[in-house]
Amino acid sequence: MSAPASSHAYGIGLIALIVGMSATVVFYTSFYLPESLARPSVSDHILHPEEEFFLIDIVPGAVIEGNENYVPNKPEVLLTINNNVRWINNDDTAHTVTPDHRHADAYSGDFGSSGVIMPGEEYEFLFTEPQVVSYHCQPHPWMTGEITVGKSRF
Ligand SMILES: [Cu+2]
Repeated sequence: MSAPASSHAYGIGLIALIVGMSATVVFYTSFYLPESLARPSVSDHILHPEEEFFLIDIVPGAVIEGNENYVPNKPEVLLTINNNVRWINNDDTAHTVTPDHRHADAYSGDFGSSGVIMPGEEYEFLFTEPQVVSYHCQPHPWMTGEITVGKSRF
């Protein structure tokens, strides 16, 4: 009676193999592929620039129309040098960093603070490709700024 037992085991083994292969294919097409397509490979020097961050100050009194607000207001940062940008709210009013038009970085995704940046809080964004982004403060649309991300010259 060893023949039926081994053919039974063979059948189970075959089914397990098919299930395993199907699972692999499903995983590859549903999870691995979209993930690898969505996240381009980015140079390590861009992911970890020389400077920990580039600071843009939302200065005290920024809420008042006519005052300085985002300082520096139209800086250029360079990939691999200071492309990780941090906005800090030093005003006593909540502000936002909101792109004028919906804007995304291929690696980091949508640009813009989610909700408001409370006084003393920060918003940080890693730019990984050359781009120019105009932004404003949603509650105070007279507050505007622009950031240019350029390629390092080196
Ligand atoms: Cu504001």
